[in-house]
Amino acid sequence: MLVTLSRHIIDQQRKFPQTSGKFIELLLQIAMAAKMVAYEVRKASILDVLGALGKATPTLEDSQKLDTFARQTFVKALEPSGLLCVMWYEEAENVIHISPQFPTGPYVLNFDPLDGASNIDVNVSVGSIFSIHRQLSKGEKGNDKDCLQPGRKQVCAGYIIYSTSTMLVYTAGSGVYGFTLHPGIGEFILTHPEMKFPQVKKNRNIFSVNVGNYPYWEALTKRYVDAVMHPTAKNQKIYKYRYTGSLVADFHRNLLQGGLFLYPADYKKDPKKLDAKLHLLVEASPLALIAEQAGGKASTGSENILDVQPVSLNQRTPLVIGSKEDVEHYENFIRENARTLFSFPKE
Ligand code: P6P
Repeated sequence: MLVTLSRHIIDQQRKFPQTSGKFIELLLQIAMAAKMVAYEVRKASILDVLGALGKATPTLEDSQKLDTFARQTFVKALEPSGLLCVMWYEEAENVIHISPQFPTGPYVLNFDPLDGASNIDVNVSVGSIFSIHRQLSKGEKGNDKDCLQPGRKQVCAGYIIYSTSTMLVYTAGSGVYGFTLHPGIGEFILTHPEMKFPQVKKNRNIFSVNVGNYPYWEALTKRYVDAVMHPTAKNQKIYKYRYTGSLVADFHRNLLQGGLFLYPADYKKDPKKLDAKLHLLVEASPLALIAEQAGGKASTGSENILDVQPVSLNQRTPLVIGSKEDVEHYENFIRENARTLFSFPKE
């Protein structure tokens, strides 16, 4: 029997009648926005292809337009829902308050409308990422503190990947569910119930990192990547290397095939200051909840992402995420090598 997203939501509300899971109704609005973004992304791709053939005049500015289109589409779809008290999206200076003409509700939405948008002009998959919390503040109008909650407090998190097919993947704390958009009927169909990282194979799990950043990494990160890319010890695991530069695409592939995605802090922007690239609220936290619900793990390298208390909206974090065994292998390697690398020679 084809289970549509709407059917699934009804089933989930029946399964958990005691929870006030009204937030799950937000998924329907997110799904509607996703269908509209998917259509525009596909159109932009063909425009870009035509551009490459010199037949149209798309520019990089088009993918930025697409970023804006995606952001406006999600806001228009979700603001009137009557379920939100405040929203925030990546790079916004401040939180977005609900317009006075709409009712408000007890939930908070943080989202990245189009992650990896610059990949559109090379036809690489891109994604949208969302994170839903309960309101903490009193009164109808939410505020920054409502958005700045640790990942473990999320009531729902998920992403949409715009690729050969459009998929919506989410968790509400009771497993991870994947829906594929049926282009013929325009419905998201449940195709991946109870998604889990596959049991870790001895070898050939996937390893994703941008080795172009090697010159800017800390010594410990270099030592770890050297060990992974040039296994010597007999029990050192051999990985298959894949990296697309699009977080949702890299994460989704590793969720299906098993493996590790790494975006460590680096000195790229400033040789004197270690900096991270990925956003805690709208990249690391939502994917961390999905990873944990799928039997995996997400870490800063030393702390579980879900336990990090955000202090600013655009806060960035190092991210190590994927199969639990692979993440813990990284954490153990860094802990053990930190002792030797930074231990001073015995007197
Ligand atoms: P780099 C896209 O801009 C993004 O935020 C993530 O989707 C992706 O994982 C990362 O940046 C890629 O960064 O430095 O490897 O191009």
